[in-house]
Amino acid sequence: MYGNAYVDPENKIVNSITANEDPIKLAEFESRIAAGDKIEPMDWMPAEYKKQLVRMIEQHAHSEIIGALPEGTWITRAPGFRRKLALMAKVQDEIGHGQLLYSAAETLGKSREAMTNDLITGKSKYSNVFNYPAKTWADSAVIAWLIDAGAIVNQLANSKGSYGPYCRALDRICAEESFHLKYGHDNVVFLATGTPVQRAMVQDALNRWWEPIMHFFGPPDKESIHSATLMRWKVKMGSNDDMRNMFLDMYVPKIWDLGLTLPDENLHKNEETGRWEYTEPNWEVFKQVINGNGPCNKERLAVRRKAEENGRWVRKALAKPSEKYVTPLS
Ligand code: BYC
Repeated sequence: MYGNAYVDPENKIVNSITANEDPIKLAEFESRIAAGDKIEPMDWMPAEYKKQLVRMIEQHAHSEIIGALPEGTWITRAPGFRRKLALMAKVQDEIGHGQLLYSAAETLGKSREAMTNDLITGKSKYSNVFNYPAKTWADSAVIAWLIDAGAIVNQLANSKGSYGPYCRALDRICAEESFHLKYGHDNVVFLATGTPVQRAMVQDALNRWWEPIMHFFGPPDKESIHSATLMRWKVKMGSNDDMRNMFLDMYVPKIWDLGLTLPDENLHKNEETGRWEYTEPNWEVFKQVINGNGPCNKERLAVRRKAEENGRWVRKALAKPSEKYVTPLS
């Protein structure tokens, strides 16, 4: 199904990260992975497998929570009651996905408090795409269609991966995301086939979101740090470039069918290789954004920190229901 971008023929990478592991247990673990078994929380696993899973699942959970914010700003301004209801349901779903993923990460021993703390102090990453503003209603349509589409490409593949709790969470998430995608597509089609002003608005949103969407799948394979390990142990089931290519294959024709354009004159499918060719997005911008310097990073974390502060009394009350609490509303 996927390309072969990630191979470690002399086992150099895996030998260096598993040097301290019991070789017999490691061999058993790898033969289970090769056989397509699911690894469960109480099973033996190499320390690096656990560490990589915590990093990736936690980042994914944070992305769902922070990802609810740009679209969330449109709930009060959505055009019409039906769209407002649909957007509200979508945002609630995204928060629910965060909860599922935090639970999956907790099975590996990191507490939810520690994960939240790492998010609000800026130690943990979350997806680059959620550090941009949703300036118009068309931005929320593009997010719901194309970012959810990108997420499904990635998550559907990885739901066939090796770690049971993550795969089961992804199964559930993909089912819900496929509704989001339909909702987003409907919104984009409505605007693209609407008045000249609506059409210009959705074209403008697409122009602004295209580079972040290309970044969404991660750095090019040759620069990816973790892919070799994650693909060997079937946490990632396709490389970053494979996933990006699959997304382009599925969605560029649909975008062009609507008469919309993409801000890359070099974008085309090479029919001989079956791969899409494009101008490399600016990876320096990507690095800046994922390291805290995007247009909205500070604002997003400030909102999350405020929510954490406002909810402190609820957590205390749940832990010690008999005590009296001063709430922000009392
Ligand atoms: N954004 O070695 P690489 C949603 C980092 S939410 C930020 O290739 P890997 C939705 C990477 O972490 C769904 N950082 O990494 C929600 C690493 O840094 P560290 C979001 C990125 O892990 C609400 C460094 O770059 N999806 O759909 O092999 C509303 C080197 O990269 C990004 C997921 O979270 C990025 N885009 O591959 C609407 C999927 N890309 O950790 C929608 C789960 C890379 O060493 N995650 N970095 O400091 C994955 O599949 C993989 O982690 C990635 C990256 C493909 C993203």
